[in-house]
Amino acid sequence: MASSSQNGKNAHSTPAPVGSSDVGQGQAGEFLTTAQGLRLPDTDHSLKVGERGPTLLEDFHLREKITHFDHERIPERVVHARGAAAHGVFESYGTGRSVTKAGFLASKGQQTEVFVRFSTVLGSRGSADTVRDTRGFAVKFYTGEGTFDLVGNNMPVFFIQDGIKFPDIIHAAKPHPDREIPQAQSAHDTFWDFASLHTEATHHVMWNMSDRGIPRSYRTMEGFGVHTFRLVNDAGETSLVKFHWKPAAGVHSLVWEEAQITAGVDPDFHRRDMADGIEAGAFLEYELGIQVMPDDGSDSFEGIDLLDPTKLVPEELAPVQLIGKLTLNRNPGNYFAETEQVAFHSGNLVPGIEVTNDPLLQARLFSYLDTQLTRLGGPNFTQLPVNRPHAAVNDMLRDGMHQTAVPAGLAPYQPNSIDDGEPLPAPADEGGYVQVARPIEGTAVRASPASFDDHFSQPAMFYRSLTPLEQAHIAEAFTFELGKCYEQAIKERELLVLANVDADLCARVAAGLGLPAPVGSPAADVALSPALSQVVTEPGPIAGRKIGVIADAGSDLAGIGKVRKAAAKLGASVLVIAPSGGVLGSGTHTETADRTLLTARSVEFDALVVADGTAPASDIKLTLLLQEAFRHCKVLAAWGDGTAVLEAAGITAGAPGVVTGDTAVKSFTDQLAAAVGLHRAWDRAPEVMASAVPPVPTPAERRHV
Ligand code: HDE
Repeated sequence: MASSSQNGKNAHSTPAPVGSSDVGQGQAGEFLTTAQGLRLPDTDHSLKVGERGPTLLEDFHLREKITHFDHERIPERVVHARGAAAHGVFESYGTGRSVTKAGFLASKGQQTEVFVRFSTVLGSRGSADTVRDTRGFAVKFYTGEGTFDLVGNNMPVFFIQDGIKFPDIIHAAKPHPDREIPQAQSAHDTFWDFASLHTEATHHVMWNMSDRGIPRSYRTMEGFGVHTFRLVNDAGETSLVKFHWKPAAGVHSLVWEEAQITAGVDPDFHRRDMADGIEAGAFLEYELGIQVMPDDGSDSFEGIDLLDPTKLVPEELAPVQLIGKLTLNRNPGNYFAETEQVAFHSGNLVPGIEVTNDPLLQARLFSYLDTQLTRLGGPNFTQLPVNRPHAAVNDMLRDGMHQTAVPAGLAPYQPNSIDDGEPLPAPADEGGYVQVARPIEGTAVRASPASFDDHFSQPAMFYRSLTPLEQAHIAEAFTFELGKCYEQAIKERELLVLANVDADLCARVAAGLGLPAPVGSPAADVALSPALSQVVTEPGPIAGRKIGVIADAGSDLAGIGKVRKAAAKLGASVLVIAPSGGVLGSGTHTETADRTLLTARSVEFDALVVADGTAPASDIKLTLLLQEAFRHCKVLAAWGDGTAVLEAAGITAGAPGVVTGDTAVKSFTDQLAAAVGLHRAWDRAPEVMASAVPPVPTPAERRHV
């Protein structure tokens, strides 16, 4: 399948962003012109004195072309610079009505256009998608009452409890200032220096070191609003709420080695996956959910301080109630105009959704508008098509850089009589945003409440709620990252932190680093939250998954057609991998090679299937392809004598996650789909994933801690 960037067709065929019709301005008419609309006969030669020059300064086309090019870039985002986005629609279930009067959530079936940008946090714009990092999950709802932005992450907690620490954590996590290395990762001294000294980061660090830090795709990520918000219903009653996005495709991740290889083989892995999926009609889907807690004045729930963004509320204590569905169904037409210029702001709110005193959220309310002024070159960025509200706008903001509106009227001030007193202030019953009255009193202090002091019990809850496999991944990730640090003192200090989370985790990382495990005081009894684990035991959907079929001219090509048909029904796609490019077979059944053994790498596929009749090649690349997928616990399959190809690579038919059948009939493709729906054959993990850390202790041994 050709991607849009390869065939370039989007420039003319895609509708304008957010429904406006003027985005293609400058691309009207069939002839090449200057920016002033002057038709040009030649854009390949500058105007010179004779063929051998010199060049004349009067060449206005040369000067305009080069000058514009010189200014093509805008400052990249200071964080979340690398991202990819999609348009879509949000449909309300109407179930949120009891807690919020927000129009886009209140009525069942109400549809709202959205623009969603996913991102990594640390890397520059050109960095790789699959690095270990938190992912941004920013949603812009173009509601009829004004734009609402839910600017969240794929993890429910954050590194810091107060926004004033944001520059510190980011300076520590970005590449070292002297040589600007390493790019897009936290496996370096300054990050762990900060993390080991600043223990409120521990919970978020645990999430980053877990499989959540290396998602399989955007479609398999959860999203979280992180902060507690205050919702207000029609009756003026308030609740405290945490927002969740639940992916229809389930929550799934890469394995670490795969993520590292992918960063080199296909740095665009996540953005390609999303764009290809949307183009193929396998849209990304998530349900919006809320955890609702009483707004009783305590700002806490079951002993959890709801203003502390390093704490989550376990779903077992406050179930996630689903209130609507998000579908991402349209790729942007132009990366720069939309994905790069979109401006999110956690202060873009609508009636019925308010903020709380979370000191991290409070600082964000300042930061987003501020950063856009530099990034987008002035105060009029809301006029850019992707940022333009769908609600009627009648502000009294005037002039400024890049003003593209032509405001009417003489009186952009209030009160006025000249424009009949308009625009009129809107009271609440006309949709005006009137904050719920909340008493505020106190003494100005630079201090946190004592309830912010517990930095370890929720990290312990997170670690102990996961399966042994997920725990092993966390231990490995810590061992990897600390193993990349040069300063011994930093490693030792982080082990002290881990000793206060969980003695077993600490012991394993210490063993991997070859250091003694310090003794801490980890919480003895934390209630577990099984909802935090992402390992599934029942097959989930496989929409958007990629299945590679290994074939050659002698393969059962009709069988490949059957596998493709079965996969397509479930929204998955099949790519044929052949020894060389071109068409396989002739007559009724032909297949075109999508990949060759030279261009294919296992990381691109969720499963590899060998077609009947395929000759076992003595090509090391084929062996690597199969063994690598096997090592990453992916599904391997073969029908007919395709099993011989697996066996030649040392993969036996009886191994976990290896599906075989005589022919490519339904029972075979059903088994294949079910195996892919389990995401990985984790039973294989102990055998194939060499671990730098000691074996996982039994639950009894863990309880002993
Ligand atoms: Fe952001 N953050 N942030 N952040 N953030 C930005 O805004 C900031 C925080 C998040 O796809 C910036 O337009 C401060 C938490 C996402 O365009 C900037 C603090 C969460 C995105 C900024 C935080 C986020 C950003 C950079 C601490 C999860 C990408 C460019 C008070 C709930 C949005 C920009 C996109 C982007 C500041 C903390 C999520 C500089 C000061 C917590 C998803 O304004």
